[in-house]
Amino acid sequence: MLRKSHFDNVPIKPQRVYEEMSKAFGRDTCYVSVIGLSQIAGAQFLGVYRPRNWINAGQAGPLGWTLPAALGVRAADPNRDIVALSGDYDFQFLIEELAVGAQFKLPYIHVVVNNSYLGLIRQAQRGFDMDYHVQLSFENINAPELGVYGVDHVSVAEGLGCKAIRVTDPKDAQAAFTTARELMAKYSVPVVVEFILERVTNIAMGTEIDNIVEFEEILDLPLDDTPISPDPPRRGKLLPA
Ligand SMILES: Cc1ncc(C[n+]2csc(CCOP(=O)(O)OP(=O)(O)O)c2C)c(N)n1
Ligand SMILES: [Mg+2]
Repeated sequence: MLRKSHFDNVPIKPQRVYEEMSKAFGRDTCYVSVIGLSQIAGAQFLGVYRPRNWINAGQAGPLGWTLPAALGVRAADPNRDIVALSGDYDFQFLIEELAVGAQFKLPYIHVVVNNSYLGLIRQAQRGFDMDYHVQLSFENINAPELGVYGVDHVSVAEGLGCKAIRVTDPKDAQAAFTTARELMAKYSVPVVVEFILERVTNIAMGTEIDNIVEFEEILDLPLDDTPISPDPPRRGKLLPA
């Protein structure tokens, strides 16, 4: 079954980010990610076409792993297209490692999907009224343009010697990836592309492959509304509401 990804919402729905990533990055791209709604949704939506092109810490899920892992992949292979995918909290865990990327000239693209939440924990704990345990939101007095999204990742990344771009509207995604590639080629450092997401999105998951809870529409629509044209093409079934 195919999930809808072509949302125009601002703040951005994460499904749209993965659609834009699939559009921008080729079939040889190597993705690096660890854990969170970001990694779970990324695994569902991104096209991975070759062995060792989905570098993940599996069930261990140690937050913070994505950034040094991506640097490691780059150190091991100077030529591969590398795209890391982090939630805001995974990214903050070892954000200082960006300086290692600047120090040793280890360029890659780091997509940060910022919902200002421990999103996976929020989703797992919904129903227990414990929002304050899992949210990271605050008004940053130095970056009022961020609203309630708290940490100014662009400033921190630049402070650590890297380049960074913030995307707030999905129609700017492709231009941001193009600029990110140019910056990477010019400066040979990690380039962060941050997407400001809607704060609350529940991602499809379940205990068994035949027992998945869906929170958004399942598509039975023409293929041009799908994240990536499946190969061979197939259609999804429309579930009753
Ligand atoms: C070191 C460590 N501490 C805690 C956890 C538990 N944990 C798993 S996902 C998650 C929240 C991740 O938030 P974020 O990176 O922003 O991703 P999101 O789910 O919001 O996409 C937490 C706290 C963990 N996996 N590793
Ligand atoms: Mg988050």
